Amino acid sequence: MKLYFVPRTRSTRPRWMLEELGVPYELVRLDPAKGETRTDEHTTRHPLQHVPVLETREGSIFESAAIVLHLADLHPEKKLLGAPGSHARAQAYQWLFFAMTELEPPCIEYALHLRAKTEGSPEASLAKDKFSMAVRPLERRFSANDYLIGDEFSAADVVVGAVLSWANAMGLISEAPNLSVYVERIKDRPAFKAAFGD
Ligand SMILES: N[C@@H](CCC(=O)N[C@@H](CS)C(=O)NCC(=O)O)C(=O)O
Repeated sequence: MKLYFVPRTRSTRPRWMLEELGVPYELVRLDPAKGETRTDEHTTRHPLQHVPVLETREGSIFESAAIVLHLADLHPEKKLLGAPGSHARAQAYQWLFFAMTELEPPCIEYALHLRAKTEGSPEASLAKDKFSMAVRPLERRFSANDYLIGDEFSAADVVVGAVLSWANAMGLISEAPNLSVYVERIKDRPAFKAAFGD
């Protein structure tokens, strides 16, 4: 199994998952600055020339959240995802879609403002407000629970946790005390450290 990877990108999500699973994998580092994500070979793996891509014996797939779910499915014995049809599985779908459609877009928007040094603009404040609204259910969840689903770490924590740790690095969760504790909890995991270590 190969993971096409660029440090400090969304490819840390499947890498974190692989580390949590503790299964062997080959990490293929690509350097966008050298054009390595824009080769014909990589374009056949990912039509938008992005990472991550996971390559298995059966073929390759892209989209970080889909890869995380698939990895959990490949290793049911590790119990990082509920059984198909279970409520735990439904909750995992809920939080993964929530991370990708509600949490991540305002983060991306705010990150672009930071890069353009327009973080004081009304548009940047709007992105911040959208993010603050979206994290409310999570702030409530973590007032009584350590993880997203039940009492155990799961695949949902990988995707939601990765988005929240990014938001935290941009100063977006400073007013959400339970989220801050959650982010510290997940950053303390050896698998997180391995995935985000470079
Ligand atoms: N929705 C996709 C987004 C993938 C994406 O935008 N990846 C970025 C890095 S975070 C990328 O590969 N950008 C092009 C590059 O680095 O050359 C996912 O979650 O996998």
